[in-house]
Amino acid sequence: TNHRFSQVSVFSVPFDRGAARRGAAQGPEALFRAGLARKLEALGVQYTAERLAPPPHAKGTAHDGRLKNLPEVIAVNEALAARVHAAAEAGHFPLVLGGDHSLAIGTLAGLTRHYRRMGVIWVDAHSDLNTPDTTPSGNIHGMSLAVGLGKGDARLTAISCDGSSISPEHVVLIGARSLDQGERELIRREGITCYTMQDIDRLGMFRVMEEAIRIASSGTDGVHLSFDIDSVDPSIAPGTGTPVPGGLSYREAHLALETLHEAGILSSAEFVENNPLLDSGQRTSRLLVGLISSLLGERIL
Ligand code: HAR
Ligand code: MN
Ligand code: MN
Ligand code: MN
Repeated sequence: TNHRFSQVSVFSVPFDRGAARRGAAQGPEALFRAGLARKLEALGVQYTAERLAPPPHAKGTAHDGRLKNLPEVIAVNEALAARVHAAAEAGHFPLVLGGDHSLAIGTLAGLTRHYRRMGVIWVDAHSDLNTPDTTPSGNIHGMSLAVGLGKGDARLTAISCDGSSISPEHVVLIGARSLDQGERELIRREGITCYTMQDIDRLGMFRVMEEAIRIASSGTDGVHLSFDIDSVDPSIAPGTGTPVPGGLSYREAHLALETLHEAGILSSAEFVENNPLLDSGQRTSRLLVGLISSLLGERIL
């Protein structure tokens, strides 16, 4: 996906306590069962694969309903940040497989320890811009982009302590169709670019991607793709915890990743919220293997 990386470092993260529903922890192994390794080999991608240990279950800690499972979320993201930073440092392309979207906290923290100015392309039905003050659920996967921007609970923003936070002008949301009021206000206040499903309907995915690539890559030294599978329409990606109707079509999703491959701007990526317990057979996992292949250079002709 980018010529300057000698290899891909795949990190499987079996973690779902940032979400309300269990099952995304089994997402990474479902991708390997659906043929991810074979696909990477067929594409000639040089890669290493590592599975992070699930964090120990924190017992006896006071439960905070606005930050559910906070100790586990901190533990897994600290470990992930260290691994992602080491991979970036070695000149590799980190590819994180989740797991729920709270993992973006650790991915972004690791990346901002290495890159000084990060662009972020966030493909999601949601914007994950809640803070403990605005969250309707207390689920931390709905807060991870806010944390990446330095907003929210100090114990989460501290994970990127020795790194910089990300500037809103280099963040692009794509596929949004379920935003909370506090998130809408934050998007407007911070000037974050948001291509909603309505924008994609009107402009077409190719135009949207051209704009997103320009915004995320101009004046930055690294660009991360955070891809939440609930961006895709639930009729073709049913295996996810918070499905929202009216999502990306099969071709829109592939085109987004094909365009990113061709642009060669990305320095890392993550694919999250794949929940095999909610899938119909291997439908969503197979779709994801195809999407990852498009990102890594599979072509039609
Ligand atoms: N915005 C809602 C909340 O904060 C729902 C978040 C849904 N979860 C995700 N994130 N899959 O993209 O709880
Ligand atoms: Mn998300
Ligand atoms: Mn570094
Ligand atoms: Mn989502």
